[in-house]
Amino acid sequence: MNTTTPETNKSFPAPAQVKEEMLKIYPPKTRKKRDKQIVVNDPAAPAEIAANSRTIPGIITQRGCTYAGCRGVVIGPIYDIVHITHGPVGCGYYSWMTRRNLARPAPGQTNFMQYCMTTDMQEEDIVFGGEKKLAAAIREAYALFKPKAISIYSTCPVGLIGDDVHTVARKAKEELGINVFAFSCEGYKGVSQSAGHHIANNGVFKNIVGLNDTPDEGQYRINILGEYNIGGDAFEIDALLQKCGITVTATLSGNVSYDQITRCHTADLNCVMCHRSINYMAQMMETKYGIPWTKVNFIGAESTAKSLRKIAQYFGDKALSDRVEMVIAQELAALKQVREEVTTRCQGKTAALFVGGSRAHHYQDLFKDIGMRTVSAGYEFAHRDDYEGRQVLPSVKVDADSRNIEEITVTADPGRHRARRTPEQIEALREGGFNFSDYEGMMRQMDKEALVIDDISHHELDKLIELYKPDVVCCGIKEKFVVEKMGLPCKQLHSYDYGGPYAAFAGAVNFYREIDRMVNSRVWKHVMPPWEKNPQVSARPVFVPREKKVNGNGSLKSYRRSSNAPMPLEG
Ligand code: CFM
Repeated sequence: MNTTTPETNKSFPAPAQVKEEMLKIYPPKTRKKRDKQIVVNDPAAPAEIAANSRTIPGIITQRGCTYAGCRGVVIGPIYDIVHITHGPVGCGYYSWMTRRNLARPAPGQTNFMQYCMTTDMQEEDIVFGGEKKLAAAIREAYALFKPKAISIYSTCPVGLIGDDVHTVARKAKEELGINVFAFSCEGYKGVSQSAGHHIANNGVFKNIVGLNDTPDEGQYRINILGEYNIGGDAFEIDALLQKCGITVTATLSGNVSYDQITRCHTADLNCVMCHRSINYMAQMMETKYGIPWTKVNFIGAESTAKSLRKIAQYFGDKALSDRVEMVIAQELAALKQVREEVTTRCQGKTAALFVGGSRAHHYQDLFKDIGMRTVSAGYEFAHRDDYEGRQVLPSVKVDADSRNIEEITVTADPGRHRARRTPEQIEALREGGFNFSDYEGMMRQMDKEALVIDDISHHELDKLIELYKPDVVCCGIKEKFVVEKMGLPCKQLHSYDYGGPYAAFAGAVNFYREIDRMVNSRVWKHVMPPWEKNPQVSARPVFVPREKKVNGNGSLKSYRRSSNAPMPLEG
C-alpha cells in the first residue's frame, strides 16, 4: 500500500510497512525490542517510544560513550580549562579536536582547546594503579600552562581498576591553589553519551557555577544552555542577541570561559537549546538560584524569530520588544530572496534525520523554512521526554543503567536564591503562552505518519533509504559514506562537514544554499555503488610482516607492505 501526500506529490510506502520491512530479519528477541523503538507518529497524541536503553550487541549503532558525552560534549568547549584524560592514549587522542566546537577568546585570555592532554596509561599503570601518574600529570600541566582550573576525566580502565580520581583532584587543588575537579565518566557508565552529559552537568554545577556573584552590566541578562558552538553557531547567536540588546552571561558550553560559568547564576533567564544534554543544569539552577528556564531553538529563521520574541516576552519591556521586532524584520528581509529562490527548487523534497539528542528535531525547522518535509527522524541517545515531551517524565522507568548515575540533591540557596519574576508576572506570562520549564518534544511537531526511530541501526537506515528514497539524509560520519554510495547526498549534522554556521538568520542562509546544492545536484544519479556491480565485497590485508626480525628488546623491527597496490574494493 502506498500513500501520496499532496505537498510532495511523491509516493511513499506506508510507514507501518517500512517498519515491518526493517524488523523482519531480526531474531524474535531483537525484534521485540526494536519494535518498541520505532513508532508511526501521531502528533496529537504521541505514542510511547522506548528510548535510552542498551543497544543490542551486534547491531551497528551511531552512539558514542559516556566519556565522550562528558569530556567531549559538555565540558570540552570551556576553552581556558586544561582538560586531562586519565586513561590510555587512544581515548585522549580521539577526543582531541574531533568535535568542531570553536572558540574565539577575548584578547588576553588563554585557549587550551588545541591541546590534547592525557596520562597515557600503560599496562603497568593498570596493574599497579594510575593515581601517582595522574597527580604527576596535573602538576606538569599546571607548570606548563598555569590555568585557572584543571578538569580530569576517567576512561573505562580507570573505573575498572578503581583509581580514586576525586581524591587526587582534591589533593591537587590544595597543593596548587587552583580549582581541580574530576569526573567519573567512564565510557561504560551509561548506555550512551547521554550519561556523560548528566555527569558533566552535576560536576560543572558543583564545582564551577556560583563561584563569583558579580553580575554582567546588561539590563537583559540570559544564559544559553546546550549550545556548543559547532561550526560557529554560538558566534551567530551571540551577535544576534547583541543586536537586540540582550546580554549573554554564558553559553554552556560554547565559546565560553571558566570565569563566565562561575558567574552564570547571576543571569535572569536560562534559554535551553539542546534539552537532552543540559536540562539537568537548567533544573538545578532554577532550584538553587531561582532562574527560570525556557526552551528555545535558534535553528531555522522562523524558529529564531520565535525564540527572540519569547525572550522579549519574558522581560516584558516595550523597548526590548520593539528592538527585537526591528531586528527580526531586518533579518527576515535580508534572507527573503535566498529563501524564496531556494524554496522554488526544494519545495516538496524530503529529508530524514538521525542525529544525537536534539538536532534531529531542531533541523526539521530549517527544512520547513524551504518547503522540505521530514519523512523520518530519530535520536541516537535521547530519552522519552525529548520525543514525547516532558509531561511523560513521571512515568519514565528508572532502570539500573540510569540508577548508576549520581542524582544530586539541590535546595534553594538561602542567600542567593532570588525570584526573577513575581508570581503574578509568571501567571500573566503563562496565560500569554510562555512555557516555563518545559519541552514538548520532537513528535508533537512532526507530521502524522512520519516514522520516528530511536537509536537507528545500520540495517534500518539501509531499508529506510531503499523504501523512502529521501532527497537528503542527515546523520553522522559513520553513516555518511554508505549513504552517499547509495546515491543520496548526506549532510553531516554533527560536524557540519566542515561547513556552518547554521544557527540564527545568517546561519539559516548558509544551510538553505547548501541543501539546495545537495538535493538539486545531478551527480548522485551517476553513483554506482560497488555492491551493485559486484555483490561480493572482499578484502585482504595490506600490511603483512616481511620477516619477523626481532630486536633485542623483543619488539618487531620492520613491516613492509605486501604490495603497492591499493586495497581492492571488490573481489
Ligand atoms: Fe545536544 Fe549537541 Fe545534540 Fe549532543 Fe552530540 Fe553534537 Fe549531536 Mo554530535 S550536545 S544532543 S551529544 S545538540 S556532539 S553539539 S551533534 S550527537 S544532536
